[in-house]
Amino acid sequence: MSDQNLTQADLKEKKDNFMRFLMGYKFALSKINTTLDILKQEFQYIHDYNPIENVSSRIKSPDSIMKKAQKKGCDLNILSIKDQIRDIAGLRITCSFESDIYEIRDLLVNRKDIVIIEEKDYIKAPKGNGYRSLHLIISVPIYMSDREEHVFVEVQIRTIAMDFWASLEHKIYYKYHKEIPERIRIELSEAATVANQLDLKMEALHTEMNEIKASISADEDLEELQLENERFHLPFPFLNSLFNERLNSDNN
Ligand code: 0O2
Repeated sequence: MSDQNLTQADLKEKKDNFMRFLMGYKFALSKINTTLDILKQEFQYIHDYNPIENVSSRIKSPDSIMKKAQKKGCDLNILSIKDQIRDIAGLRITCSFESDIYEIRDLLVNRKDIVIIEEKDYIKAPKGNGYRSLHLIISVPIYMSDREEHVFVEVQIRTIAMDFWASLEHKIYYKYHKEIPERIRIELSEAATVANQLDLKMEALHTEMNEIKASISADEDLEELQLENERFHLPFPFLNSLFNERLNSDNN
C-alpha cells in the first residue's frame, strides 16, 4: 500500500504505535528518576549529604526526532529511530561538586538493570568551546503490559557551574546560525575556564571543611560513653585529667 492510499484508520494505528513508542521513554525516565531518588536518600543517610542539586528530564518532540533522523540519514521508521536516535529520552543531573559526578556515575553503573552503552567525558576532555559535562547513554529495561523492552536514555551529569555555563551559552547562541564572531567565542571559552576554576575552588573548600568536620566529630565521639544501653557524656577536662593521671602514675 503506498502512503497516498493510507486510510484514516491506518494513520490512527501509526499514531498509536508512535505514542506507545514514546511512552516507553516516559517509563524509562520515571524509572531512573525513582532510582535517583533512592540513591539520594541512601547517600543522605550514609554520608549525611545530598550530592544531587537538581534533576530534569525531557522527551524529544516528534519535530526534533524527525529533524535529527533526517540529519543522520536515519530511516523514518520506529525500529531505525529507536536504534539510532539515542537521546529521545534525556535526563540532566546537576550536582554540587565535580567528584559527585563520578560518584553518581558509579552508582548508576553498579545497578544491575542499567547498562552503560556509551560514555563521553567532556570533563576530562572539554569540547573546544569549553563545554564540560559527563554524558552517558544508558539502556534501561521497561515493562509494558505485553512485553519487556530496552530503551536508550541520554544522561548528562554536570556541576552547577558547568550547567550555568552550558545553559547561558545555549541562550547566547539561540537562533543564531551564522559564523560566531571570534572575540565572542574566545570570551565564552574564557568564561568556561572561570567556571572550572570556581568548581575547583568550591571542591577544595568542601574537602577542607569535611576534614575539619571529621576531626570535630571524632572529638564528639571521645566525649560520649556508652555503657550497655545507656549513653553518658564524658566531659573533656575530666577525660583529659584521667589521661594525665595515667601519665603521672606511669612516671611514679
Ligand atoms: P538538546 O535539545 O540539548 O537535546 P548526537 O546526540 O550523538 O547526535 P553529539 O553532538 O555527538 O550528537 O552528542 P553529544 O556530544 O553527546 O551532545 C549532545 C547534547 O549535549 C546536546 O544536545 C546538548 O544538550 C549538550 N551539548 C553538547 N555540546 C554542547 C555545547 O557546546 N554547548 C551546550 N550548551 N550544550 C552542549 P542537543 O542535540 O544539542 O539537543
